[in-house]
Amino acid sequence: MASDKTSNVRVAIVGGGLVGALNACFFAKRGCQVHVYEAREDIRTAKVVRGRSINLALSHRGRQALKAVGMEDKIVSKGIPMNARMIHSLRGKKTSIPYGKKGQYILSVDRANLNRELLTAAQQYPNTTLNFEHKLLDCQTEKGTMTFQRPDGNTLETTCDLIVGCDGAFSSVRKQFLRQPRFNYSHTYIPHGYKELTIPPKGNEFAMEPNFLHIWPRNTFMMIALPNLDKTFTCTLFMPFENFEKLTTGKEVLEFFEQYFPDSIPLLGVEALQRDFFQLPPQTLISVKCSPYHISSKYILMGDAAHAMVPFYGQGMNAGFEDCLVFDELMDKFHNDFGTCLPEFSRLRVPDDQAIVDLAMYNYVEMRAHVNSKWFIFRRHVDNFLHLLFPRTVVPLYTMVTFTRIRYHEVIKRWTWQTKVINLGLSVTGVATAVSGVYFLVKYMPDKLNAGLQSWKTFIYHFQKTP
Ligand code: FAD
Ligand code: EGU
Repeated sequence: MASDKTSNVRVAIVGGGLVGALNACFFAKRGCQVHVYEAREDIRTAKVVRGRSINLALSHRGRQALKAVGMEDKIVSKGIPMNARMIHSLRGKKTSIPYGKKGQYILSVDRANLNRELLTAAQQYPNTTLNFEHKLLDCQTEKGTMTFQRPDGNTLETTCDLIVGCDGAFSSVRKQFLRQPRFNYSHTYIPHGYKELTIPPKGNEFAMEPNFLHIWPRNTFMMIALPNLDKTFTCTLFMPFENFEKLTTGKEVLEFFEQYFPDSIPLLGVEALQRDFFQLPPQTLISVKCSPYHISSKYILMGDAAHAMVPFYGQGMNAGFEDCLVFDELMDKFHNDFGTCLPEFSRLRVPDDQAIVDLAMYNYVEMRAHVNSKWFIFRRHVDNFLHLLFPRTVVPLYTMVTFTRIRYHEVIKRWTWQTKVINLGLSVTGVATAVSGVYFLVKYMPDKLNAGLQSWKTFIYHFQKTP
């Protein structure tokens, strides 16, 4: 029912991760009665915080969403700007390539801190309650009820006007969607896994240049490092599981690093490397696509629950945050009418989220196929050069993804179009060069042309003769 009054609208948010906590702020700000249910304990009081990826790259889309709930400055002040990538070659040569002009940088943010700040911000609204150690077991989509496992062993059955699934890549809310007729779903595990390692500070300082995204591109293997406020770096090594399986001893790990990432060994430290490498098994990477994102006017999926992606664009959280912002914009536009907002969200957002899922997978395929440090540097220079020549027509793909809010599906359209124009330009230039070359020969060096033609004839003659 369309209404500007929201104070008696009950919204359940399943999952108090990054997207769930941000969404709680959005719905609370709107005046709804917000109930967050999170399976794990409160990370603000938990002794051990375990989970994947310690830090993340925050860019424009994510920042715009944070700004809408008044959280941008707070998060940005605790982020470390990365103005450029630093490419590490096999020989240890370092090359920096800026992301763009001065204001175009991404931020390295601490996942746990971001999650804590968002939960605290949500909790500051009197109309929000946070329920930790409440794991969603089941929801009955016909009745609109949810069943939670509580810490005391009992279950809680409850209902709400809107149920927002922000429960991550292995979403329990999404499981119920699978029973709906005409619900599309697919997922893919890539052959690569990842492992996180830490570069400690050197003396009291960062062991490498802090304001960079450090990259060691080695085709099949790749390592990335992002800076942390405590002057450490978190390195993420991406490698096929079959290669991880071959490394069973500290000696083999050291030899592997000597072969592929020699400059990182003194930074990581031999002992720490050999120990930490075996702390955890390599983590999996999953890509998820589904549609639609809603059921009736009651259930909606956002974040990884709707579109988990491989991390090769640094966009998973950013896209999830943009989901919240887009939904909020729809709530304004349609006066809080869930009956209109939910289908409209699916209509708008499915093509965009699927586009970034595809782009991330595309970049994974490209990186592992032929991206070493030389190729990475070369490609970025070609992009930058073309952008300099045609600043309005040719905008690098990563720029549109990272520094604008151009809809992701538009980004793919523009990029396909640009690539066609560039290729056309190249072939026109090629033909023009060939034509002018022949013209030049005919006009000024007819004898050379004749000799050239003669040698071709001879070549073809011999070629045909050989059995
Ligand atoms: P999650 O963060 O997974 O949160 C889901 C929450 O739901 C969790 O707290 C979980 O405990 C809870 N939950 C799960 N099941 C239930 C249940 N049944 N009941 C109740 N609660 C439940 N993104 C970027 O933008 N930039 C990056 O640089 C970047 N780097 C990445 C690097 C790696 C190695 C990986 C793996 C991902 C990276 N991402 C990055 C992606 C980013 O981590 C995710 O997109 C983001 O965490 C999604 O947030 P979410 O809230 O949707 O899901
Ligand atoms: C992977 C893991 C460099 C954090 C993609 C760039 C990433 C991040 C790139 C991780 C790369 C790759 C881009 C950003 C970002 C680059 C990007 C990837 C952050 C095309 C914590 N990627 N990532 N592209 O351009 O647009 O620098 O774990 F190596 S930030 Cl794979 Cl901009």
